[in-house]
Amino acid sequence: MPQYIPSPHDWVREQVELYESSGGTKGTTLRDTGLPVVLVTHIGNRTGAIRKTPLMRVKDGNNYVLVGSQGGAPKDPVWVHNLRADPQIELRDETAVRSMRVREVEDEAERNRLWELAIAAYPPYAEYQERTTRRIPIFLAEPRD
Ligand code: F42
Repeated sequence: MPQYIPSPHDWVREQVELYESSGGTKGTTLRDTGLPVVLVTHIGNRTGAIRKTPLMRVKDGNNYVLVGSQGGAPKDPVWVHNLRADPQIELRDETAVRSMRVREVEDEAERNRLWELAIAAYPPYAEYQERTTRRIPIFLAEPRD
């Protein structure tokens, strides 16, 4: 069983702990926005360790859209590299936990459609894209079972 290495950011690590220890009944929204968050468990591409990353919940039917915005920072978040290297994840949406597989969305039309869903779920994503010259990566997570 690989080791779990928590996020170095206190607020992220604490949200992961509360979300999981409550069985998905607490800590499930982004701070004071009240908007829902999912928890993505994945594997570090260098350490091989378990990593847990909260992301905004963007649904597309039974699938989830994962947006590598990191507040419009100049570089992709590290978890993006982890998902590219190993697309198997576990996704917790409140009390429901599913094994899923992600794929990065490259097709322009599909990306545009999913980007609209992302902005509808969390409007600041649009501002984050304007803040950076990188194209914010988008993954689609689909159920494995
Ligand atoms: N981030 C987003 O990008 N999008 C969102 O929608 C989003 C929503 C959100 C909601 C709630 C919340 O609490 C946080 C939210 N975040 C969102 C922030 C998100 O959870 C991440 O903290 C953020 O995206 C930064 O991700 P990161 O993977 O860059 O994390 C950094 C801080 C981190 O943990 N770095 C580790 C470190 O030690 O510096 C490394 C983690 C790692 O995976 N290491 C790899 C390994 O092998 O283990 C090495 C990989 C490599 O290539 O170097």
